[in-house]
Amino acid sequence: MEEQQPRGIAVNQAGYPADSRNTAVFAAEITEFSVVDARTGQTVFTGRTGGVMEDRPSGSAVRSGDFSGVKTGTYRIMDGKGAQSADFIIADKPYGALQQGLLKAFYFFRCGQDLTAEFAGPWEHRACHLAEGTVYGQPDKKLDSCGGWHDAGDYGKYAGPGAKAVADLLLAYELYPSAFAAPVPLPESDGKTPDVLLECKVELDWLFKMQDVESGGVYHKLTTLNFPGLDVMPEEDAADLFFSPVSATATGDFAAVMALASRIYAPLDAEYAERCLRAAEAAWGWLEAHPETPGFKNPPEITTGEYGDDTDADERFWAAAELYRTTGAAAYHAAFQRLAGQDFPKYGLGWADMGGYGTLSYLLGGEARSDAKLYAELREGLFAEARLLLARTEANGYPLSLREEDYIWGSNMLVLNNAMLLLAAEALGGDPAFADCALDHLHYLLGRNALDISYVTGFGDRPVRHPHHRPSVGDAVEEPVPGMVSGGPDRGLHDDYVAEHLQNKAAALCFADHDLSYSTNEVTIYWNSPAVFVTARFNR
Ligand code: G3I
Ligand code: 9MR
Ligand code: ZN
Repeated sequence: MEEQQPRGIAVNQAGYPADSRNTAVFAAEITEFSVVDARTGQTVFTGRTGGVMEDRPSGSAVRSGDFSGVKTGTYRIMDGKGAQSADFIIADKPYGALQQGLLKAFYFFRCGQDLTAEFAGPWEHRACHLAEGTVYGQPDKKLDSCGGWHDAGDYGKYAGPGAKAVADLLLAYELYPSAFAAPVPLPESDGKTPDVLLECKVELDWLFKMQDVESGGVYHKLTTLNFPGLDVMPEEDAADLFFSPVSATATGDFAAVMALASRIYAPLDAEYAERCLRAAEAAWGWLEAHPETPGFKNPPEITTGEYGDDTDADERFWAAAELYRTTGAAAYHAAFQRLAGQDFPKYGLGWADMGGYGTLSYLLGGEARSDAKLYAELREGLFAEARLLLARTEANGYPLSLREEDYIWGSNMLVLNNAMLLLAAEALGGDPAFADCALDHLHYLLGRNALDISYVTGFGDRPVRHPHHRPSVGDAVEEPVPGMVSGGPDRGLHDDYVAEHLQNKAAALCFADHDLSYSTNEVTIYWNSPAVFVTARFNR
């Protein structure tokens, strides 16, 4: 791993919108700075940095410098004594290419079809995982398992995480449709259907295969028994595939995302919408028939990702909310009201805490169709959550809502989920400052952080280059597959590589751009999906 020292001036390497409050974060010794046109070398702005702030998560002292008002162009920031930031743009809509790249990543995650040079460029590869899968414990029961997206750096396909990813993309489209006007493009692009819906259909079509036709229950996951080696390309991963047993969490997530999809696809494809709704209702039927279900545990021979979760009340809550919003049926409303009385987080956005999706669905469904008291409670709770995130953001030197203890495996999902929650609060009539705070989270992801790194492959001048992503390791291409969000710092040091190299680092520095570090530098569909949501807000 080539070690790159932070440059002392951290910016969003993907750029800033022209009309927002734009700041960079400086090392504490820098008191004055200039913004320089990167092409002409001319200084267009000079400023002084603010007071010194301790940034607890990174254990560093920093200052903030405001350069709002600088017009569109390409710039760098300098302190006159040798420190120099990345070059960055200021534009009306700077994140168009980023959003397309983040969405295109889902195409690269596709399973079961050739990724052709026309769409995949040098990252082309042949179709993978075409075989039938065996239902665990029933050696004679073999089912079509083909399609969908790989979960992550591994090739497993997991129903719950897949549902979260689809939900984020569909919600992004529902809230910010104008951000999805341009084609990615994808092989299916037809100039009519927004590409985001074509891409989600890839995963939804696979999710149908995860539902047991008899009971309506949904298999938790479809994987090989063990993870393949790190350099194995998907089409070379020929080990047998197994459907793990049905779980309540997978079934709840499935019911919810299918009900959501039914609503979104209805104006474009009534037949598909009907099929989604029927699948959602069958899954709901399974949930009703199985009120008490233990959390999923990997069967003894299976060592791939577990995605264990003991609480299924939040998945049921989300399912009831979406089924109510889509059908208007009183029974789902009653179930939602009953589940709302149970004790689980109402503002989590997964992969395990799905309560936030239920809350959002209910609130976006409108006050008129709601129980007024519950509606007000959930809305006020959402605003309180957003205010808390805002206060935490203001307390950090690198503006971000994560505290030291929030730097867990996949901390960048928290970064982006928190931004989503702030934007949901904005959409429901909350303080406009919530949106500015969400943008701070995007700035962190793209380089305004203590490591001066962009956590999105292929974007920014110092992007992650060695993700724990099997195709990126196993292909002959030097650059990793682009548009993928890395997990980010995890102070738990959960893999051997970081345990050896990163002892005693501050939380926000517990990250290694090394392909062996699966606990800090893997990529997943459900870390990309909230990133699409957040960028879409700023591209609408
Ligand atoms: O929630 C607790 C928190 O309360 C506690 O303070 C903190 C301390 O470490 O831990 C938090 O739990 C963590 C949990 O993620 C939070 O989501 C666990 O420590 C951590 O081990 C767990 O990591 C998960 C990891 O699998 C291991 O199970 C990641 O979330 C999850 O994204 C990841 O998923 C893997 C799949 O299994 C396989 N495919 C790749 C994928 C990404 O790495
Ligand atoms: O590659 C695997 C990654 O996708 C998972 O997130 C991670 C945790 O379950 O495990 C990785 O596989 C590693 C395994 O757990 C331990 N031996 C090394 C494997 C990576 O090559
Ligand atoms: Zn595959």
